[in-house]
Amino acid sequence: MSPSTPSCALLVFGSNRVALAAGWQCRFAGEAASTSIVTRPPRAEHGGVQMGHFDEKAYLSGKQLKAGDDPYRDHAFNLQESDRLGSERAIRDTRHYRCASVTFDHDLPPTSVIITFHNEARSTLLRTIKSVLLRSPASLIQEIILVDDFSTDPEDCQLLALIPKVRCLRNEHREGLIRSRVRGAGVASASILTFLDSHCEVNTDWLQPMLQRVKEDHTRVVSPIIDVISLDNFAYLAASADLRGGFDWNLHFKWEQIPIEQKMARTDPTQPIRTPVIAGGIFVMDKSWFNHLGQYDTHMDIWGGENFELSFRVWMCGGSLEILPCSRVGHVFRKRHPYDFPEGNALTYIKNTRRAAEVWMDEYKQYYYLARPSAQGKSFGSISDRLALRRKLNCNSFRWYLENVYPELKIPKQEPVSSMLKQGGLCLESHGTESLGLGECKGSGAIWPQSQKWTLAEPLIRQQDLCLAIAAFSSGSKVRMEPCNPKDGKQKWKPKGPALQQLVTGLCLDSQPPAGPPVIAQCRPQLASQSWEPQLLT
Ligand code: LR7
Ligand code: MN
Repeated sequence: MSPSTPSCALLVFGSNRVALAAGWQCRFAGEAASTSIVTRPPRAEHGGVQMGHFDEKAYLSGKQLKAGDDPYRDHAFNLQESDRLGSERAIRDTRHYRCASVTFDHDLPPTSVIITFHNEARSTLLRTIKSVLLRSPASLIQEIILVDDFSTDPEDCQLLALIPKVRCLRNEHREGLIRSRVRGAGVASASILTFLDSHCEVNTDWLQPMLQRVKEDHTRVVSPIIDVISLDNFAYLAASADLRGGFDWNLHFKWEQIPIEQKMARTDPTQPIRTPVIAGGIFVMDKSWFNHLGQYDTHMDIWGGENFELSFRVWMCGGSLEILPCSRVGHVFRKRHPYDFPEGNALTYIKNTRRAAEVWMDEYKQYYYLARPSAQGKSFGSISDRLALRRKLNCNSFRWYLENVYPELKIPKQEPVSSMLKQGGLCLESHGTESLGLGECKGSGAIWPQSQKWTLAEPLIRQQDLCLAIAAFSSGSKVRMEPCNPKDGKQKWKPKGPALQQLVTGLCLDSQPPAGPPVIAQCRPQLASQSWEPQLLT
């Protein structure tokens, strides 16, 4: 990812935290198209909403920040600010002005809105629900299904069910958002499903563009442009209309610019934008299509990866994914997860993305493992039911997806292969994290010790996250292991006959007989001490 590419990678590993990567601000930079019209108070717009026996005041005051408490502690956003806002605040209409004149069928189908949550703040959850009721034509909202994913207080959900059209399901165990959504979809009575996160605010006429597209073709899965609600002051900020969903081989979601040719061809700013993947939380999908395609992979836990699995499946099995610029929904983007992961954040993400890669990425999964070496060997459960689903649906290959949907995803240049680097009967091996030497070859068949297993991914020679590097740019310099950095000249190598040549110095890896420690010396590939016979692993 180049530094200038707008992106919104959602998580950073190692810290057990989710973070918006640097550059996420680009999402709303340069957004000049939207008007500055402020939506009138929604009540006036739609004549108010029936709240039934729901007592809003009691609901909100039942849980409030205590004086002196950190307002960010429980939800990773400023709760004090959210509580202060009220449930019906006006927000800016961030659409392109031409969206206001787009027309829709009079007989659009109604939808079931599904919102899963785990310990969501009452004020954000209520604002999500009320924005849906206030900014959607009443006839299009069949129901709002809340799935309480075993939050601490069952009343967070139960009390909301007093609002007409709102239903509440509560999980008896923590299930995670994937199984919770499947449960919600299972009881939905409308023919179209609309998924929302529990801290959103939908904008003017957000729903009609999405229902229209799905009504015209039930295999389309559509999402809005996702505006940003500031986690600090809850300002509603317009996101750029020139972005789509993409990813890197490590299966990190990112926002990226629409390819330039497509951008040039867009004469009408209200047109849909094809997207290789969706962010995951906010989308509309025909219910029978959702069921036909196998809902979700319910062996995925808590959070993460399900958006790739769904996106690959939709495209590869006959559907399409779109972002509709005339539909806008605000979402509170956070820098960390405010909830716990029973199995740990990193392991859960790896399990979920491994399942997506193993089922859908065919031979390209090797690039996922190359980008995320720590995923190797981690358990991910059985995928036989998902492989059977893929066969039954007769889906296209991942190669087809790359060629037809995401040709911009660059395939790493060199096919990476793992091998031994053998010299006579000895093998190049790493000692601890830094030094190197030659040792007796310890492998047999496909089983080799990690210390003797090398991946030749030009220009790097790597072992997990460490790479072969010279200590200095001069003859006789020692060779050691350093954290991989493909831009570091000290780490660049290429094969030269049986020898391995250091690209910057032009010198070759030499074991200084007998048996190291290895240095770089003038290339003489005919020397036994410079001959590294790669022995491939199967
Ligand atoms: O155990 C859990 N159970 C839940 O019900 C954990 C979470 N949840 C709920 C949670 O309360 C929220 O409503 O699931 C929803 C998503 O969780 P967030 O808000 O913590 O996730 P996110 O906004 O960081 O994550 C994005 O990626 C996720 C990957 O699994 C999901 O697909 C989210 O729905 C998705 N959110 C969006 O796409 C909104 C736009 C953000 C972007 C980009
Ligand atoms: Mn969210």
